Amino acid sequence: MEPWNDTGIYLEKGGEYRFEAKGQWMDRNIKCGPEGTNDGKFYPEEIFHTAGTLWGKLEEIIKKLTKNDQADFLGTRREEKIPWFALVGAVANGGNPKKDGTPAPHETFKIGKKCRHVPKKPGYLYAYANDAWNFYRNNRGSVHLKITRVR
Ligand SMILES: [Ca+2]
Repeated sequence: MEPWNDTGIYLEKGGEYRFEAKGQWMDRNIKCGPEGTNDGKFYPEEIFHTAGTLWGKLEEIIKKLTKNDQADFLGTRREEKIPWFALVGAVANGGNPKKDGTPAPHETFKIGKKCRHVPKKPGYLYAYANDAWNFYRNNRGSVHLKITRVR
């Protein structure tokens, strides 16, 4: 399981797409589906995630204080507003870096089990589990993503 999975699918601007994901994957020894681990069940291993979540809140505050969108602490999930290990879609449409050289963020959205999404700008779709950067080595399993253009 990679931090970026290239779907090879190009999403057009203004197109509406339906995403449906099935399967099971594991973060270390926490099993979950593409919806991630906010299912209300508690596993002892989630303590690590919970610690990461608190750390993530601090990260959000630092981002606000420093106005640095790229602040990413070790052990925090990549998308703070999306559950741990949920399937995330990223449209590679960030474009040119900002004037100070920081890369422009791509359009990311939660896919989970299913969603609909209209890209704001066109781009190739990448997908990944919402894990912490550098913590992909202990992941297993796979989910199958089906994408249908609705209009
Ligand atoms: Ca992991």
